[in-house]
Amino acid sequence: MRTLFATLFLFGWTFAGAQTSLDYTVRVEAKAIPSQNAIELSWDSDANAVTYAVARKLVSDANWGTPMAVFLGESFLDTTIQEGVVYDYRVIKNSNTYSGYGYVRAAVHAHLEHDRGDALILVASNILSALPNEVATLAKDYAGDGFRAQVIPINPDTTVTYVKSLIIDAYDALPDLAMVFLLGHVPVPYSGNLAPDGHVPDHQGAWPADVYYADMDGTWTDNVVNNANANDPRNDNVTGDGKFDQSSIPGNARPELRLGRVDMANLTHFAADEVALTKAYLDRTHAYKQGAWTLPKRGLIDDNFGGFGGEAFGSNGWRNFSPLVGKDSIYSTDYRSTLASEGYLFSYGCGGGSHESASGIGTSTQLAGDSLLTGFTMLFGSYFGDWDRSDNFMRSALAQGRTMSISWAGRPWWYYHPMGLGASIGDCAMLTQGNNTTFYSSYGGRFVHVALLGDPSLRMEYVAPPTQLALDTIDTFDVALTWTASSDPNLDGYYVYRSMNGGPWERLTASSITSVNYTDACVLDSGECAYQVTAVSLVDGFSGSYFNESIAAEETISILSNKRPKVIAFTGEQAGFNSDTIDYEASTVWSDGIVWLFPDTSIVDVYAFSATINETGSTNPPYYDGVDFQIVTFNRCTSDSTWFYASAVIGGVSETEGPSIKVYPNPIRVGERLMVDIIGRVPYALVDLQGRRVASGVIEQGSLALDAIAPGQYFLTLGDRDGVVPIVVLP
Ligand SMILES: [Ca+2]
Ligand SMILES: [Ca+2]
Ligand SMILES: [Ca+2]
Ligand SMILES: [Ca+2]
Repeated sequence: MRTLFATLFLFGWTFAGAQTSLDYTVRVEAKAIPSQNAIELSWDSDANAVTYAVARKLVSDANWGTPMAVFLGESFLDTTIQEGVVYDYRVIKNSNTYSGYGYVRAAVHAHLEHDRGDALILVASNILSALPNEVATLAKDYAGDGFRAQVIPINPDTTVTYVKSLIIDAYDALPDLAMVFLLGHVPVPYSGNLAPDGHVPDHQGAWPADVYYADMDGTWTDNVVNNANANDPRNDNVTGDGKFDQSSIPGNARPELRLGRVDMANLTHFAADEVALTKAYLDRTHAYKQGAWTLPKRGLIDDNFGGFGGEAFGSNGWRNFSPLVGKDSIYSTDYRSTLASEGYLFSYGCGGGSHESASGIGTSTQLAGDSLLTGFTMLFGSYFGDWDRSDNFMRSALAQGRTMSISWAGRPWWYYHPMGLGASIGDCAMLTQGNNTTFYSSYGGRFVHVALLGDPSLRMEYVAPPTQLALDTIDTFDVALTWTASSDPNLDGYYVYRSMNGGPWERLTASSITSVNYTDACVLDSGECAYQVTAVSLVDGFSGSYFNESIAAEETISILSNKRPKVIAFTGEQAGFNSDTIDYEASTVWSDGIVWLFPDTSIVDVYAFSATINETGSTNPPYYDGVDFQIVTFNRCTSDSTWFYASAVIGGVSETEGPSIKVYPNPIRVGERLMVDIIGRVPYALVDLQGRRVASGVIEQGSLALDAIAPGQYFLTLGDRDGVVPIVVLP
């Protein structure tokens, strides 16, 4: 591997054909064509190209399989897609002397999952105590983005193994830990005996390895490497020093979590201190997530290395930016002088480096005075990929201007293309860290130094959110939501979500609604009821199309009581000794009415009544010899039916009991299980209103699947019991 010197010609490096980094790239973009249910890929032409090979895979697949097409051309129409399904495409260019690579993640009308899982925000305690409001805002933005986020303070003087144990504990305890954000100088793991910038032996040894915190299954050891030849003692790695041995990610060779870090400690060239730089970062990323500012969708490349024998570091700009901003919106120009006055959402710069500089780009001292108009950047050169050092060049770039994330992109190649379809920068970091052969990695695939500096939740673009969400209970059973409209000019509408008692978010709106209010009818269960409203906009860009959702407005309301109707008391007493009359009475809660259903089909619809005993025992209540009957209570939202039992004896005493059987939920939705409070195996039959038997069998363990039952009204009979339970199946 070559060392990354700036002035290559001094050392006699020459490359046949003098290819540029663009030669090793296919600038691919994708267009959604919903009218043809198709995705059209197109790319830049290269006069030296002999063939282009187009391959496709599902995002979850590791392998590409046989290419869909191999030909010489500049576009490809894929008419074999399914709407909503997300695909990765690869286009490999072959010429007689070199190959180029291009990738795009594309779909027609992709829907993103609102529930993004659990997230930990590990905050250095000095930052948390200085910026409690900013950290609270950060956590709120995470929640609004669909994460269940926890803020955990970390003492910067604790050990990396302790911090890792906190993450492992959360990974084991939480349902879906997906992301970790390290904010501040949280202890920095070091690992390996590597020099990905080629500077051996002076820069070979342990490098900062935050991926240690993102790997949940590998074994990290500290008993093999013994190398103290590096110039900086930070890079020395000997046995038992707390720096790990692994140069590549152990275990399954990939991280399980999306992880990024923002660490503004020890940037001495800046006038502002660590807290002020961190505050500025949190303020600008919060405003970006709220849609309060953006930058022109274009990419800048400042490539001071060129083709570099095929390593083509600059291709990380050309290749990645094409599906994000379009192949024709990427410009080769000077990094600092351009970005000082012109905005580029994405940028790439590389050149021979030192800890505080990259040739042709600038120095840490210069960056400390800059305010560059770029959001997501990559920089590459010697030394500064080892970022945990005072005045490091990458951290200096992150600390200024509009910059929100940075990666050391060249060894290995990075993959940002999923951002074009709504993925987070953390998704891209996790993909790159675990990548070896799925996407062409060049040198350094799966090395432990691969790291994201920045908030890992950041996405390429945000819809302006709705604001001032307000909740009110109306008409006893309903929750009314109102909000202030999003200011987004491309708004399609809103989605409304609900979560009960911290459970998963359930989307209540099947498609987006355009009104600024919504009524959640029939909120029956008690507890903490949270609502989120997101603004939705269909992004139709250079990676096909997807529905982009804003950070949500969120409010919570306490539902104090369960509003399901039920019988709370029932009596059936003989009017007096030897009386032939029985007085029935039931009282209910949350009920608008009552129906008594007797086995002979007689019906009573009042709460209290008296009936004369019919000694023949067959036509009217109460029955001489005892009877099972039901009381159905209902409100406008739902009903409840409960079995009771009563008997009376002329010349004896009355007795009542109940409930004897409970069947719920009722109404029930297709696919739900009907719960029957009954012990043992009991035969059942379900008949429709015409008396046709639609299902029968044996109820096991008190529940019955109704998957195959069409919506409608039915009657359930149980064993040899008299009577039936009306069941309503909803779609
Ligand atoms: Ca040393
Ligand atoms: Ca060690
Ligand atoms: Ca792993
Ligand atoms: Ca330059």
